[in-house]
Amino acid sequence: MVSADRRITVTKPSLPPMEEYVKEIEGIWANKWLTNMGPKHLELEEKLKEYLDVENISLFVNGHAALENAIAAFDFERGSEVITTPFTFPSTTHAIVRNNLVPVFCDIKKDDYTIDESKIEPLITDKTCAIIPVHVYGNICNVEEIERIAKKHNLKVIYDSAHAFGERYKGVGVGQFGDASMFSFHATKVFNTIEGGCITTKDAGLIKRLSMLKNFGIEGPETIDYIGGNAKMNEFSAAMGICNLRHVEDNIRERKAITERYIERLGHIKGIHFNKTRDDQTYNYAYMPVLFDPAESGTTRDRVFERLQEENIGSRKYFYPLVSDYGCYKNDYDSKDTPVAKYVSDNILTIPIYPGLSIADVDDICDVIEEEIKHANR
Ligand code: T4K
Repeated sequence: MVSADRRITVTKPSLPPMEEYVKEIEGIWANKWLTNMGPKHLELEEKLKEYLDVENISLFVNGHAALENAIAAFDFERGSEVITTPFTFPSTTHAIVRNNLVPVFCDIKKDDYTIDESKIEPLITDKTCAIIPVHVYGNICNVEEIERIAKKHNLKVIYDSAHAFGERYKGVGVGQFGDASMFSFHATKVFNTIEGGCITTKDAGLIKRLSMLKNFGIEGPETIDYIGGNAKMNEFSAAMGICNLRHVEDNIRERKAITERYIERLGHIKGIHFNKTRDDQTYNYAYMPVLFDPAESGTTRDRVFERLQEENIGSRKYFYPLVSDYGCYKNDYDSKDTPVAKYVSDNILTIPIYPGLSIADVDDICDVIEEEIKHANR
C-alpha cells in the first residue's frame, strides 16, 4: 500500500535533465532575446513541423489561446453555431463562446468518447459555421466522416487536439486533418513547454492571420490590419520544448508500459471498461481513463475516487461535470440531450500515468481498485 508520506498524483510534468535545459537557455543570456519569435521559437517550430508531420505551425502561449485565436481567424458571423462535444475540458467550449459563437452539443460514442459523427447532421442549421471535435484522451475522431459532413454543408472543422500530441492516423500526422488543429503543450501534457500550444494547418494564409492575431495585429512596423492580442510563446518555453522533444519518445514508451500493466491487472474485472482507440492510429498514452459501470462493477466511480484518495493516490474525474452542466452553461443546455456523454462523465475516472510512475506503484493502485470492487461485491 502507498505510505502516508508518498503521494501519487494523477500526472507529473516531464522535465529534461536540469543541465540539459541550462545548456539550452545559455544562448538567451548572450543574445538577450527573450520573446517575440526569437531563435528558440523558430527552432522549435521547425522541429515540431517534422515531429508532428504537418506543413505549417504557429506557436502560442498556451493551447487555449491557440484555439481561441484559431476560431477568431475564421471571422465567423457573430451568433453562428458551432457543433462540438460536451465531454471535454471547459477550454473547448469557452473558446467558442468567447468568440461570440453559440456551442451546440452533440453526443459522443460509448467506446472512444469522441463526438458521435452519426449525430452531427441533424444538429446542422443555416446558422452552423463549424464543427469543433476533440480527440479526447488522444482517441482520434472519425476524421473521414467529419470531413464528408463538413464538405457537404460547407462548414469549417477545427480539431481540439490538446491530447493528441505526436499521433498519426493512417500514417498521417493528426494535425493535418480539418481546417486547423490545436495542440496543448501544458505542463500536464505528453509534451510540454511549461505552458504552450500550437495551431497546425495546411492553409499558409491561416498561419499568416494567426501570426498577426497573436502579436497585436502587427503586419509590419507601421501596418496594423487586424485587432490582435498578445499570445506569443516566449524563448524559455520554446527552449523547454526543444529539450522535451528529445525525450518524448522514451516518455511515450514508459506511458505505454504503464497502460499495459493497468490493462493486464484490471482488464478482466467485470464492470471496468477501457477506451478504444482506432485501429489505424498511433497512440500517445496521454491519459489512463477507466470507466466503472455501476450496474456491472457493483461500485461507483466516486467510491473508487474516494478509496484512492484515502490511500494518498490522486485521480481525476476528467471530464466531470459535463460542460453543459457547468454553472455558466446549465441554464442554456440540458445534459439529458447528450445521454452517452452524461453516462461517461458520471462514471469515468482518469488514474495516475506519467513517466517515472513505477510498475510497483501501478500495482498498488490496482490493488486498491481490485479490493474496492471485491468489497462492494461481498
Ligand atoms: N482542450 C482540452 C481538451 C484540454 O484538455 C485542455 C487542457 C485545453 C483545451 C487547453 O489547453 P491549455 O491552455 O491548458 O494548454 C489540467 C491542465 O491545466 C490543462 O492543460 C488540461 N487540459 C486539463 C485536462 O488538465 P487541471 O485544472 O486539472 O490541472 P491541475 O493544476 O489540477 O493539475 C493536475 C495534476 O497535475 C495535479 O494533480 C498535479 C499535477 N501537476 C500539475 C501542474 C500544473 C504537477 O505535478 N505539476 C504542475 O506543474 O487542468
